[in-house]
Amino acid sequence: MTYDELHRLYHLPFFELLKQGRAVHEANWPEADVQLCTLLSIKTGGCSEDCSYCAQSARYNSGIEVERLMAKDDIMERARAARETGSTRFCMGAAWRGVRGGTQRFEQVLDIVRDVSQLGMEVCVTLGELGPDEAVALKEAGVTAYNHNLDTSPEHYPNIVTTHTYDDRLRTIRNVQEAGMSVCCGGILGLGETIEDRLKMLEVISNFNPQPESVPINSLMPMPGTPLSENAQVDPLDLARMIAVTRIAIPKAKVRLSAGRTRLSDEAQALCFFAGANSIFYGDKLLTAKNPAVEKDQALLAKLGLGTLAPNLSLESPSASLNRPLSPATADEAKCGCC
Ligand code: SAM
Ligand code: DTB
Ligand code: SF4
Repeated sequence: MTYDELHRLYHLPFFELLKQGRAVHEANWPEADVQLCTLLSIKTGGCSEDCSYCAQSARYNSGIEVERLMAKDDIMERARAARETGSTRFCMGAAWRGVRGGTQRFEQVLDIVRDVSQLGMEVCVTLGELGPDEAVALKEAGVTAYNHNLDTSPEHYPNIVTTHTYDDRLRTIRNVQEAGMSVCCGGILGLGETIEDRLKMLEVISNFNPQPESVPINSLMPMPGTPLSENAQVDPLDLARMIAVTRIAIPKAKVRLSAGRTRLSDEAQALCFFAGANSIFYGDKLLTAKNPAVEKDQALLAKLGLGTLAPNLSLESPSASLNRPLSPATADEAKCGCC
């Protein structure tokens, strides 16, 4: 969708926008089920990057404990527990700038993925920058989806992160698509951006070819010690608008109501589900930040009469290209400075 189309939709009267989002949702997701995804931080903190929202950057004193890559047995235990509570997608995150083939830690990650993928859940990983070979290796090991967010508009991105570029992020997403994994790509609201920035981000994401399989919409969790620790909370009505526009622009995606649900009332979350959200992170913790308790989410879904989505293990992305070209100056080989 073009920026102008997104802008027109976003600024409709609230109920008209919600009505349109709902209609697209019902046409594409007639069962109205919600996908439950559990996150696990398999390598926490000490990251070289300066993402100004993130508690895991080594540049800020956020107070989180830096941890090495978790042992496979411990990860398997957490993955089995996630499956038992009803999750159909297990997403492992690592505080790395990226990964490089041939390193011991990448081999360890592949080994972990091979085992987790035997559990019958969708397997998502988010490890930062990937080259084409790393993307193929992850796909072959059993990854179904790769999470790599654009976070905000191309214009606002340099105000938030300076250690890598928007084009670096786009290049990784293209490598993921070409390896045949599905793309999970979204952003964060509350980074000091304008509504226009939010819609420009959505313009980029909705023009991926193919469109992403899932789109997480995070609200900033202000983390102590980070430059954005004092940012104001996102207005839940703006969040619901953004969800509705995302649903209309990317009809077949799972639109994930992601970080920030601890600060949303049941009513605000219900509005977001009505507007088109059909997935949540499920489990008491995100990566380092809090998430609602499992029992609380189960009670909310029951109150709303919402069922849960089964896993789709055949997720893949047909031959693909990003419609937004990389800028020529940075379109050379991906450089990973972390390993
Ligand atoms: N290092 C990898 C990367 O940057 O892609 C993977 C981990 S990173 C923590 C995954 C995503 O979490 C980020 O892209 C961002 O969208 C989200 N995130 C991180 N900190 C957040 C915060 N404080 N509030 C909301 N979302 C956050
Ligand atoms: C996404 O878009 N949100 C998740 C997941 N993908 C990896 C991460 C949210 C992190 C929130 C802050 C934290 O837990 O440190
Ligand atoms: Fe956090 Fe990922 Fe940025 Fe590292 S690259 S600081 S883990 S968001």
